[in-house]
Amino acid sequence: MARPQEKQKERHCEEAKPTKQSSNTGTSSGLPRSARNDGKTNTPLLDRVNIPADLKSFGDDDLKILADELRRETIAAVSKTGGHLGAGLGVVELTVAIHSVFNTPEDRLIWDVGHQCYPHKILTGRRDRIHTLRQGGGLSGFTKRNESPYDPFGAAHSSTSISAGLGMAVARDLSEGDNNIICVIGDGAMSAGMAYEAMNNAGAMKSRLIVILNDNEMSIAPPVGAFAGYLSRLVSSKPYISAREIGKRITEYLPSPIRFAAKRAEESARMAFSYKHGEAGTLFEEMGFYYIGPVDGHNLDHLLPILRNVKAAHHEGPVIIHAITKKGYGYGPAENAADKMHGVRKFDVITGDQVKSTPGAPGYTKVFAQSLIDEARRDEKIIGITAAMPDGTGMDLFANAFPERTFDVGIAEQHAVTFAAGLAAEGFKPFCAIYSTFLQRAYDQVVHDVAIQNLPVRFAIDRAGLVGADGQTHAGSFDIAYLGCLPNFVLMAAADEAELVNMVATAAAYDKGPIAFRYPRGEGTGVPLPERGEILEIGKGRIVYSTSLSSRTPQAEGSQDNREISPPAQGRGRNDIKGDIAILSYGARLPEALKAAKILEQQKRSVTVADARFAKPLDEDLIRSLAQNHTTLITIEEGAIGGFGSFVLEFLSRKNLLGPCRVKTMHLPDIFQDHHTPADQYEEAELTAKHIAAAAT
Ligand SMILES: Cc1ncc(C[n+]2csc(CCOP(=O)(O)OP(=O)(O)O)c2C)c(N)n1
Repeated sequence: MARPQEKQKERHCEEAKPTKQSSNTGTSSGLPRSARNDGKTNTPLLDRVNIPADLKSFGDDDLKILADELRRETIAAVSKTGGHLGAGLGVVELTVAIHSVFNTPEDRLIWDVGHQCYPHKILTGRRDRIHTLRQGGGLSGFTKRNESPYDPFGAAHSSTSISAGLGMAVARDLSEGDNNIICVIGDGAMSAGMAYEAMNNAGAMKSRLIVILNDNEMSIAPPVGAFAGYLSRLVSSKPYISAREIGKRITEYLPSPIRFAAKRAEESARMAFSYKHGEAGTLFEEMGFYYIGPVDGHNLDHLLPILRNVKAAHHEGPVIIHAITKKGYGYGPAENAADKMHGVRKFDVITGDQVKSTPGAPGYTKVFAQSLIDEARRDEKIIGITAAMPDGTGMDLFANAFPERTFDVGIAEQHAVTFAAGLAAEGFKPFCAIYSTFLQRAYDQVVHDVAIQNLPVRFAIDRAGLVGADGQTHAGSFDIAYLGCLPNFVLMAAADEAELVNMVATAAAYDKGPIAFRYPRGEGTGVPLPERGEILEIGKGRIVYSTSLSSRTPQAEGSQDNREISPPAQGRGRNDIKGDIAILSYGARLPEALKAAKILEQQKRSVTVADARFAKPLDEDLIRSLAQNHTTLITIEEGAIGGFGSFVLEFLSRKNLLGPCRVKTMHLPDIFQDHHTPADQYEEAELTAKHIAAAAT
């Protein structure tokens, strides 16, 4: 990618690296003890912990053993459920230290993103349900307010913790409370605008706030950007504060909170802890934070006294503790994996080998990446942009082919969109590949910087619709509604992976304004892929199936019909097609619509199935003819209320077509749906073939 990654090289200097000796677990790069014997966890100390208050009776040495047990428990749990692993392993010691020193839940502990919170869940009364992580009806994979009082703020989208924490700190001050607020934020999450906005605000205030920067020199992929380089230089130019030094200086300068509060002691303490005393401060100090670090985030001998003193000090204003950790720490397979086993399927604890998925149709993400590469070979103006999700969006593949034309901007969706707008303003063809859920963060940029100026930014909206185990926070539910109301936009949804190829080609060719195409998570339907994408006519859908055009004879009631539905009747007098039921699908519910047609035909109903392709502009001729030539028109989409179905209804009402034809809109239910498998979620959402057929009756 275009951004040089100096960080990796710099960060690997010996001084900055957590050393094996500093490990509390004795498992720093090998397999965890459990994996060395029978794979069962032997956890005598952890067995004594139901809630964090139970840790108060533990000595420091016990806490070290507890951390070891907690790590093994986390590995054992995730090996059975899949989920986020590397991030949680990297914060085991931090989790133990925070919960043993502070008094949660009165003291508020906010995990940024929340994907690292499994060890926290185990210590906060949820150990008995940890095997249900991310399963239907089970624990969420993120922090969630209604799951536990120990989760004071829900998360899953990054970089919200400092803002939320500052809000809680101010609420405490206004109500004359005395509790602590602790935010744990990763170096990756620090690349987002929100984190800076919050620091800018917090640094100018007197509210007591503790921020722990969990710096593991990783985002999902290696982090990018100048701030990552800054942290590298900060860490590599100074060794960790040593245990001896902490002890010496704490006794010397911080005998009591009272003295610590005194001005001179505060200055001294600052000198004891701060990385660059007497010189220009760190960026954090310049922004009004009291900086402590860098500290080895896996060493409880270092973490515990620092946290105890920060708690006792009652320091006015925000404090930042810069902890250096290793993602995947203490589990060899994770430490050695390129992605540090960030997100995993079920795996074998001994080997770290993940359960292989059965090879099926190519995934949408890959099809998108490959199509974009093909287009970019023919068009040198095409640019690929990702916001810290190179692997998830397929931009890593694009980067392999076109490193100079690929930009990973960090967890910075807002910037990604306006950056794309700038490129488009200069005649380039930026493809902004962002998950539906994360594009929400960049809404004003989409409106103000792209749509109003009618700039031809291409939005590749991955993970559209329900996404399964990541649940509510990651569902791609709203993009049809939130983009569909914007003038100038063209909106497309791919019914299958071949259509996605066509839509990439269409977006590459379309230069009149912003254009977006959405596609779901996971594998395609297995249809053959075209050699080259067809440029679709803007605002035109297609009839995919019609009983009246099918060569089939109506079947006897109850007979089995195993014949395939006839191939698309594209372009053949599509406005004359008549029948009982018309199903107009927008996006990847099309196969369900076709199955529903089969069910309905068994009930002797004639059915027309159309693929709208476009939600904006609507194919008005198609909709008019479906409404006029059928008794029932059903729209279906993988999106929230207010989307495609609403647009169709608006059109029909505007044109006085809402008369003889009954119209039913099928969309996601008006709730935030919990995690489950995508298939189960769609069942719960009542958007499967049988539900479509039922809607027709
Ligand atoms: C707004 C937003 N964009 C993208 C993501 C996807 N995402 C989840 S975790 C992550 C990396 C976070 O890195 P860091 O904060 O360093 O935590 P680590 O996983 O390294 O512990 C990203 C990009 C997200 N959660 N939120």
